[in-house]
Order: sequence, then structure tokens, then C-alpha cells
Amino acid sequence: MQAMEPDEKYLYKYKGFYFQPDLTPVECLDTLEDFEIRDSDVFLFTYPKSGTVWTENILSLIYHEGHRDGTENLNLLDRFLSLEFNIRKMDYASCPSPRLFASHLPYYLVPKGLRNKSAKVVYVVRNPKDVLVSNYHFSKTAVTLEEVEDFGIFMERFLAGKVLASLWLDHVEGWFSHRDDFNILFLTYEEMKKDLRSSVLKLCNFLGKRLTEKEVDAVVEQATFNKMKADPRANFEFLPPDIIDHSKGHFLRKGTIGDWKNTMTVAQNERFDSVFKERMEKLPIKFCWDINDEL
Ligand code: PPS
Repeated sequence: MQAMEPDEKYLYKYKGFYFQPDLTPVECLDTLEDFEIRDSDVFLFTYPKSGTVWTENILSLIYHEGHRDGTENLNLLDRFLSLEFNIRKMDYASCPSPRLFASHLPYYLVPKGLRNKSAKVVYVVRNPKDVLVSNYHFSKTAVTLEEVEDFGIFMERFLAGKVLASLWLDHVEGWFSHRDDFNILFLTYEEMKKDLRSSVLKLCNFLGKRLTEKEVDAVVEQATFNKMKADPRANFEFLPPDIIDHSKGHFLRKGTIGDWKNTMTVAQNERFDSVFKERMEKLPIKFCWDINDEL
């Protein structure tokens, strides 16, 4: 099955990478290369549906005591700045340090100041079958994305990179093969899911943040799936209806490893492997495909 070109109403290409015209205008992208970086900045990069909001929440809990102890009532959009989705037209240059940024950009489109390695970069990767299925469900609720009813058609687009953020393989390979250009920590969604405490400690260590045992416990507790789902500051239910149609599903949907098995048929799984397996085997990551598998 040949994947169709995406509808220009929903996606357009900028320097070989797919963006959403409604959320990321070309003028915004043109300014990013020279965007001024501070040493204290922290950047989170992901391919969409890899655990971005989860990691945003963890970083925010690590950095903002008021978030951790519940004395501040700010939602994640107020704590995290998005490089390419500046929907609230904020002036990032006037935001206080430390600034926390999230982005789906490929390594080659990021601000060039990140390459002097002063600012910290976290990259989270998730197994691509769960990414695909999460994306498929998200495209039904996200008003700014084209809804593709048929999963088989959606999968062909994903395998051909004709989706938001283009080809998963290119994104992940690009960041891994250029890791020496950045001050970067790689984490997997699966290690976060299997051992959240160790992942939080890894982040604290990389970021040079010393939290007490009790504070780490508070971060871990508030970053679990059920806690985030019930927390209006973290669950993205506050996103406006012109971005997410909440009647069609929740942003925090299943939050597990291996949900792809509930959507993909055996034939679709084989087709997926035939396209992705060879390049995936060369990646320096051990993938985990089921919640019961060892890491
Ligand atoms: S986006 O739109 O790119 O920002 O999406 P992203 O945040 O990267 O990914 C959304 C998926 O992450 C899951 N999620 C979690 N899983 C486990 N624990 C916690 N706390 C958590 N928070 C978010 C979310 O449920 C989406 O995955 P699926 O498989 O669709 O449930």
C-alpha cells in the first residue's frame, strides 16, 4: 500500500520535516536557529507520543518546589515553553531562568547555541509500535491533525514518515548519531515506566539537582499515570477545544508498554518489522515491547 501525501491543510514541510501550519508558522521556524540559549536552560526533545508530557511533568516537579508540594496551581503549559508551538505568543527572552523547553524538533533544526553544550538536553525515546498506536488515537482527538479512520492507512503514513515530525527512524537515529554535539541524557519511556524512581534520580543527577529522599518520593508519586490523569495541572484537560476535542478521548490514554498489540494485527506487525527492523537493529537502544518483558 502506497502512503498518500499528507493534506497541506494539516501538514507542511520545512527543511525536510513535517510541521502543522496552524501551530507552527514558518516565521517561527526561521527564528529558531539563532534563538538565544542560556546556560541554565533545559531542553526536552522527543518524537511525538514518546512521553513528552510525562517527562515535562517530572522535570517541572524536580525544578518547581511549589509544584511538588502543591502550593502552586500552575498547569504544565505555564511551566514549560514549547520551541515550535508558541501558541500563546510568549516572549521567551523575558522568561525567568531556569527556562524549561519542550520540542519535537530533529537534531538539525535546533538552535545552534545548543551545540556549545552549556544547556542541558534530555531526549526520550519510546518503542515505535506504541508511538504509532498512541499517535493514531491522538489524531482522533487532536483537532489540528488529520483524522485517519483506517489504522492500516495511518500505519503506512507512519512507516513512510508522512506524519507530524516525519519519520520516527530519522528522528531517533539523528539524535543518537549526533549525541556528541550536545550535553545530552537519553531516557526511554519503557525504563521510566518500569522504574520511575531510578529515572527520576537519573534526571536529578544529570541536571545537578539535589533532592531529599522525601522530595524524590513526592516527584515519583505525582508522576505516576493515575496521579497525572487525575491532576488538572498535568493531564492536559485544560487544553482548549480548538486544539483537543476532549469528547473523543483523553490525552493520558493507556500509558503502558505493549498496547500496540491491541490495535495491530499479526500481518500489520510483520509489515511494520519488514520496514523498520533493519535500521532499528543498528540503534544503540534495547527496545522493550511488552510491560512484562525485561528491560
Ligand atoms: S505529545 O502529544 O507528543 O506531547 O504526546 P506525549 O506526551 O509525547 O505522549 C503521550 C503518551 O504518553 C503517555 N503518558 C504516560 N504514560 C505513563 N505514565 C505517565 N505518567 C504518562 N503521562 C503520559 C500518554 O498516556 C500517551 O500514551 P498512550 O499510549 O496514548 O496512552
